[in-house]
Amino acid sequence: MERLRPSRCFFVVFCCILVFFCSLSWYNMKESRWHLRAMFSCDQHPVESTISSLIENNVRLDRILYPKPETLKPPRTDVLTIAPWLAPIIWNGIFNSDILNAQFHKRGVRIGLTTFAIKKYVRFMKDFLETAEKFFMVGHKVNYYIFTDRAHEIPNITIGEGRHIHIINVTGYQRWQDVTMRRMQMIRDETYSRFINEVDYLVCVDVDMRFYGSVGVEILGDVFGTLHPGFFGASRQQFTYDRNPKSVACIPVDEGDFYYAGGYFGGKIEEVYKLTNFCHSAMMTDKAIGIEALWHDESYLNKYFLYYKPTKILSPEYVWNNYYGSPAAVQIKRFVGVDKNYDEVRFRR
Ligand code: UD2
Repeated sequence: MERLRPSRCFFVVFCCILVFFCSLSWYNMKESRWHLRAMFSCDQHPVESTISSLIENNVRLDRILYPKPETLKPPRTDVLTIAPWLAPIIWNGIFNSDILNAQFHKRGVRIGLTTFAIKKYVRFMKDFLETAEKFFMVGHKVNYYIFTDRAHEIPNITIGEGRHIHIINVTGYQRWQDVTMRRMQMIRDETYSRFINEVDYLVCVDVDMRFYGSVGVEILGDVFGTLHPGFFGASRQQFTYDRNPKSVACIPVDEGDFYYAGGYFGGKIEEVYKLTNFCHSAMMTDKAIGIEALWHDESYLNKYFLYYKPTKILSPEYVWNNYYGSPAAVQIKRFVGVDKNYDEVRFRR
């Protein structure tokens, strides 16, 4: 066998050393890449990085301190606070306005309040607006939408910052029943031509009312109705639903959840569109065969809510009337009917 020459031997050793150093440096590079990747994925926690970027972008995350909710100590046990379809029923004591306001402020929510002041009902406007300025959605962006046939009689009220009054000119129907029922059509017609571009939620109420207590963002939800003050303790049989089987508004005695007030409903614009469109179409269907439901728009609203359940229900605190006295369950009367002479405001010129 031929013996390895010394020069060849040196070359083989040199190659082995070269291969060794090359693989060592490759391994180190790979390690450092792992480190690099690890630094980005773990060293800086993703939540912390989001928070620091939010702070850099001037988004404030203010701490809110409040008592912890107690799972075993519900704040109200004297009233129903949730419907069987899991819609909360809003009573005084079950919500914390600070938490809710913080949540809705972050979204910069815009709220529209619609009311109708047709013919003599324009007289209720001053009190309505002045008390709304004190109690309705204080600190939030509010648009008042006043449907009226007497724009020149709408009082000039000083309105807070971020709040605006919009007058919508309409013609008044002769019969008071038509005035109250046609509100559904008029609200519906403004939803897509106007409201959808200007506000996020609508609250639709009667005008012959005064605010006496805070009405805030706790009422807002996809679609809400309000328990009528005269029927929140009543049975199905006592509810004054329309019982005429020929009317679209008819609800048989073995159906129904609650009796909702015609003078207080609302929600997101698209939901208010669906509600008002249903009620107006149902009224027109009945009108075509000479029928008018017992309590006008209120009867059709109750039919709608039977089939399309509200996602939030307001207690009668939100639409009270003093002739129902002061039951213990109603701790605050937030929005109360003004005494009126029906005959005088509805009929006499
Ligand atoms: C109840 C309902 C109401 C409606 C009505 C149907 C409540 C608090 N009220 O109230 O919403 O369902 O029953 O019969 O749930 N209006 C005018 N000019 C008029 C007549 C009415 O602007 O000439 C407007 C005004 O905004 C008034 C609303 O329609 O607040 C309802 O009329 P109402 O207050 O006379 O009806 P009322 O008290 O029977």
